[in-house]
Amino acid sequence: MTANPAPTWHILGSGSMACLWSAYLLASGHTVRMIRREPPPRAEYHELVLETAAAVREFQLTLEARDAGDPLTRLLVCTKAHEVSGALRPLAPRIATDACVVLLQNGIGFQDEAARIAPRAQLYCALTTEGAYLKAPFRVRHAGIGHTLVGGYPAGDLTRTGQLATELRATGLEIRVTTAIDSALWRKLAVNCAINPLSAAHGCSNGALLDEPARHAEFLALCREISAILQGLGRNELALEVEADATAVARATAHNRSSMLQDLDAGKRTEIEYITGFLCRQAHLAGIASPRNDALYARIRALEPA
Ligand code: KPL
Repeated sequence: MTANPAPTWHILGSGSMACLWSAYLLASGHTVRMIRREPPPRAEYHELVLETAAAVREFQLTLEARDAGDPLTRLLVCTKAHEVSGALRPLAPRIATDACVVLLQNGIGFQDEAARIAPRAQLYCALTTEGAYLKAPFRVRHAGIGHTLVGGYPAGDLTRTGQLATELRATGLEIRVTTAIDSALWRKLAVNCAINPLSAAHGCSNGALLDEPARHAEFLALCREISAILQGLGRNELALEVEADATAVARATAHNRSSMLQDLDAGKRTEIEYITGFLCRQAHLAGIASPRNDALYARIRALEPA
């Protein structure tokens, strides 16, 4: 990574996380260009509004076509998990050698696809607990202050990850670094497997998985199955913590509707393939029974738009 004080960040996606990071990077003096699937005729601008508890700030965001031509040196991928490969592939010729490509999604499976598409880039995964939602297109509300964990993928080079973290910390957002992103991804996967499909199947908030006795019993049985799968896959330490982790997250996000439920409500495809789907495939390959997860996977696929 060069010592450019404010390099250009390209942002892939236009949802709440894409707008949140664009706004914070712009506020910290970076040039930001949002890459659009529908190519604008030439680079154009869009007003971007960031609402926080303290202020409402406006920025000029540059929109850019996928084939704009300039090399990409820093790319933050904020699409849904199932969109990562399709969004990255057309950009592959523009991704510079040693570019930082940061993947900010739920789930596992697309990271290896991204590594194949951009083999010369430095790939990172980021897991965030920042809470944000779009009040309207390009108007984002930063609703909950959290932190973002960043690690090199597949293995962490601490020096380079540290440089990236320092650059991202200029935004004022809390950035933490890990050399073990794989464990963090699996921990988040286990929590998402316990909360997302069940809340989506019941159409309920995360907290409602704990409140109502029948749903809570289902939640606990699901946690036990996820735990048994993780144990069968040799992830013993994580296996022991599934129920406590998922319960703590469901409690902390009690009023949230999970991203999977929000996707279904919006008539969109969900990330089930890279959450429960990934876990079930690993279980099947290892010969581990996963009937509850299999059933939830089938249920969510049936609820998705054709
Ligand atoms: O990550 C989430 C999601 O909805 O995708 C949780 C942690 C379950 C919060 O809603």
